[in-house]
Amino acid sequence: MSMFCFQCQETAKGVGCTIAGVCGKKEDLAQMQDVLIYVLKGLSIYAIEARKHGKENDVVNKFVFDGLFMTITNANFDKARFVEKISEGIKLRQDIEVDLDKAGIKIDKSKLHHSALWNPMSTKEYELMAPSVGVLSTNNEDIRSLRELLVYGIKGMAAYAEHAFNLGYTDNNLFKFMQEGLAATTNNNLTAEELVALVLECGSKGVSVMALLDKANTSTYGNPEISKVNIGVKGNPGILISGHDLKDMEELLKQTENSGVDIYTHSEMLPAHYYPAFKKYKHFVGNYGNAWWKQREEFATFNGPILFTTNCIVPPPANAVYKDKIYTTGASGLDGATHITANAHGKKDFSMIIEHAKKCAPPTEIEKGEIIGGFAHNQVIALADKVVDAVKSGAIRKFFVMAGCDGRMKTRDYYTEFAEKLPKDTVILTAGCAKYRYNKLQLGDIGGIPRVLDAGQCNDSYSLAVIALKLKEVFELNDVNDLPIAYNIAWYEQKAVIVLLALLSLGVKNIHLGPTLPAFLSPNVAKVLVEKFGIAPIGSVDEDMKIFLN
Ligand code: SF4
Ligand code: SF3
Repeated sequence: MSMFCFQCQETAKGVGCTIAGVCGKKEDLAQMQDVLIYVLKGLSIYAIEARKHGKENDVVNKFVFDGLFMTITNANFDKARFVEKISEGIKLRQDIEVDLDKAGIKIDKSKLHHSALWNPMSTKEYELMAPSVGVLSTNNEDIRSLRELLVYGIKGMAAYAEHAFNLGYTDNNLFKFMQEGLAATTNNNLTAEELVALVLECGSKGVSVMALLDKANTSTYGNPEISKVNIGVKGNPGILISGHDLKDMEELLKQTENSGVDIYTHSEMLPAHYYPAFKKYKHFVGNYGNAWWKQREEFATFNGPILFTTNCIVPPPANAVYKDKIYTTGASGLDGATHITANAHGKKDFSMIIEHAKKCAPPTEIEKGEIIGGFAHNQVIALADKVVDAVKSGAIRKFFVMAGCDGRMKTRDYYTEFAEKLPKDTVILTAGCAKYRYNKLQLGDIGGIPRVLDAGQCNDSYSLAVIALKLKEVFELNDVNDLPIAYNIAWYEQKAVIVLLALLSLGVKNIHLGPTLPAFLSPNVAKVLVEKFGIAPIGSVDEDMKIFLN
């Protein structure tokens, strides 16, 4: 077997990608990602040692979350960047060792895991190391399952930590947990119970990291507010910005002001339109297209350049007309695309993309109209009286949290059908790119409250939890599960894993998860989740509807 990866929902045959990734990840890239994770584990072991002696290392903290983010599904397809990152990680670990040594602190190396001791002489050794450090290097399937579940949760945390960091918000406790979690996956003495406890702790850290990012986003750009977003096009050339990073969004808007180039959002960047700070830009004209997986067709008709700030990238086919129009930044990357890095002051220069856009035709219109969103916690709580009255009067029977990710699988039609078949006295609460399965349906409103309330990006699932907790308080309930809220969540990549673990840590039970359960859950681990939290797979729309409405 040349590679093994089962971290996302689309993994081959629902078991694992072994020849190449369904996502487009090739064997050699998969190997470098495995080696990078291994190096991050070794680096974390040293960072933990240094912390014991009062040495918090900001460079290492950033390096670890950035490295983790690079390995998220569809984030980075540039093998050279991984090779560089592995070398840098080993060097950082060696630097800590020298630093501790200088301070007279000796580490007992006989007790260290190999990941903290590995000193390759050349990059050639990275490839040789790969087969022995991947997912399958843990033989016991339950321990493997728990280790991977923990790593994927931490990857999700890393993504959100990076966005918060980019806006100047950090929390060393979160970095400490991420590193301790990574190190824990190298400890053969940990029992399954201890690993389960770490997975659950990861969930509560997930709540903290989403709260931190929420604070970063809303303090910097204001609270999202009800907004109508144009899905048609204007006559100027445009730049399409995708991914999740709002700092990049802001920079691009600033640098394109008065340039004659319009800015359009794609996929998970749509919620940028809900923030007051971005509304003031007249050239911020709309959202183009749908969820990430439709990008091959949509990028071709967009005509202008595309900036990826994070996942989800679909590697373009060799003959794609937009192939030379892709730019990446941050943790994202694509072999052959131009990568834009920040200068020493953290500034990014997007002038190359802007000049490129000026030479391109305006986008071709693929749809017309508007979609409505901006129902993050502050906005919904401002409408609380109206919402509570509607629940009390019976006008709203139930809320359905349908947050998460979208993806290519045909079975995801379930979510469109489910939204269509929901009774008219129910409201969908959504966040993440899952919304594209139903956010353009005409589902109407209940007394002025739209039947699809979009809180924002996947991390704004935090908003949905805040709303649920607020309703629990208003209705004076002891248990969040007594609210008229059902959870029918779609997942794809590792940010959905941290969102799920976060909801579990808040006590939410009976979440239905689809379109398939994660391949990385062993039967025993899945059993724990079912017994402890009532997690269930999706069934048919009609059967599930009955279960949810009873
Ligand atoms: Fe396969 Fe998903 Fe891993 Fe890509 S990220 S290799 S599709 S399991
Ligand atoms: Fe979507 Fe990739 Fe997960 Fe942020 S953009 S939700 S899949």
